[in-house]
Amino acid sequence: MTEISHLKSGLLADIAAAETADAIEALRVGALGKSGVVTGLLKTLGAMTPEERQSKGPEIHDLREAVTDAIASRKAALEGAALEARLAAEWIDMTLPAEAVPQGSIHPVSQVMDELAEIFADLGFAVATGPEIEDDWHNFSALNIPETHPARAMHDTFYFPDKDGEGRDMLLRTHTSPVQIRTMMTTPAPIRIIAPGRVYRSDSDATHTPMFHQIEGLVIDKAIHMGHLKWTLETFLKAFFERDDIVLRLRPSYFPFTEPSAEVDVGFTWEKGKRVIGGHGDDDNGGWMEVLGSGMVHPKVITACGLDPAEWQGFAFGCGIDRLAMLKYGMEDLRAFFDGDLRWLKHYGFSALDVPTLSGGVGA
Ligand code: 2U9
Repeated sequence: MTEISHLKSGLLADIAAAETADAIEALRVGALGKSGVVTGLLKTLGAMTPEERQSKGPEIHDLREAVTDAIASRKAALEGAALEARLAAEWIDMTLPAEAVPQGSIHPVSQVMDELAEIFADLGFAVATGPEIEDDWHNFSALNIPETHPARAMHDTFYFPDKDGEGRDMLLRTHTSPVQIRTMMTTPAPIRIIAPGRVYRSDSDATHTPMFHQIEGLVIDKAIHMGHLKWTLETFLKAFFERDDIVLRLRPSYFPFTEPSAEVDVGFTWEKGKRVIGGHGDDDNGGWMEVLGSGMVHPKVITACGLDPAEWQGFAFGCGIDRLAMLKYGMEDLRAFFDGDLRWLKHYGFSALDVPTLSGGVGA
């Protein structure tokens, strides 16, 4: 047996016996790393005579190839075994009958939607729903969003390839506003509704998912003004965060469907390195966080729905439900909401019997 074939059988035996990724890596470095034994042999080729190189070269190259292949396949085998073990440990037999004791939990988004419905019901708002597949008139035109508005670009909106019977583009709704448009066109004023539900935008990172949940509110009545809007939002946020020291800051903004428009910040306080909603944002230990968009419904939107803006006015607001849930229950990454990971759901989920009520505290 040559020295090289001896070395080869030793290395291959060590690789086959390696039980961990770290052990494999140590063997790789020892053989193929910068100062590895195989690398050292390869370096000797340069100093050999052509005859020597012809006789030794193939054996050394064969050694390198055999060691490289053995490491790759042992690594793959170890990774495969680790995955198998994990899958076996987390395996669930969906065909088994349900256990007598309920194991499921209410998803935080469902919990927050229930909390919101409860809070707004107390203020006299009904829950309205509508289709998630919309046409561009209800999703955009009726809301004073012209053809040239960036929100209409393919970048944000998921369009369907075919138009509807009336030649309108079909799309996945980008907000729940079309629900309010449909309600205004079918229900006589005055109107007080919230529209919670799924919305879709072509966007994805730690704070954006292509599908997310929104709640919007709409009030249409006579002599409605910004004071009603501010009181409603303050009352809602106090009930939602279950604190009386909620301070709002309205900043002028722009939305095509409201005029004037305001973004609503809520004061937070730093507690143990975390932002906790409550307190005045301008305090030494505080700051402001944007939670809502809002405004007085644009007269063009009221007209588009067949009402006379001289007679009827209103306010509207909108915010992300997922974001509200993250703020209230302290989740960090939005993507976890939609992973379906049972460990996350168990950790953050709510008991099916824990129905939010105002008397019991909506998040209790
Ligand atoms: C009608 C008239 C007006 C709904 C409104 C906002 C302001 C708003 C965003 C907040 C964060 C959506 O989830 S988000 O990306 N929404 O800022 N929405 S006013 O206005 C309407 C809706 C319907 C008929």
